Amino acid sequence: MNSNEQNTNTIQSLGDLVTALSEGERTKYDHIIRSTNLPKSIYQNYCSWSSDSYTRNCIVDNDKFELILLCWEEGQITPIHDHGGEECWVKIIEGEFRETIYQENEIGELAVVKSAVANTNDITYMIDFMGFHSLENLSNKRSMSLHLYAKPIRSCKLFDEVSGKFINKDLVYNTVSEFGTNKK
Ligand code: CSS
Ligand code: FE2
Repeated sequence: MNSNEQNTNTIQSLGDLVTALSEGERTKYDHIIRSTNLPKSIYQNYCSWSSDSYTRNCIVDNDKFELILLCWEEGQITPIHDHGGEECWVKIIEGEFRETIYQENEIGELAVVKSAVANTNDITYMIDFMGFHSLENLSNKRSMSLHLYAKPIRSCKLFDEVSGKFINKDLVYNTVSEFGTNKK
């Protein structure tokens, strides 16, 4: 791709991204997220951090999609989880992550089917038929990832290491932007 094409194809502001997602069909979302290249400074408006867990910061949430910024301290990791039947794109904004994908075998045990490292600007995709995954911040610094879910994910299944079973978990935000949320 030459630089002219890149300019025409690239979504460079949050307003343009929200417009593209609001007006576009879901089938266009993969192209839209791959065409997005927002200045890093934008994310400074939405980030927050916690030593307890990675944080979920809502940028935009409506009936059609959810755009959230996850902020990770060094070493923070998600439980193994599904995506509540929705599509999930993750774009790494800053840092290095390991994504591990699992599937259940015939007797209900989880087996790793893929483990890969994702770096800044990489995009990963998940949907429930691919299995479950976990994400871990491998970087020795704070890191950020941008998540697009369509539709929004209100609850998901996550693997409880103590009981060795999946449990249903309602998902919450640590912060909500000026765009607000539809979440009850
Ligand atoms: N699904 C997790 C992040 S990894 S895609 C969450 O939304 O908290
Ligand atoms: Fe996930």
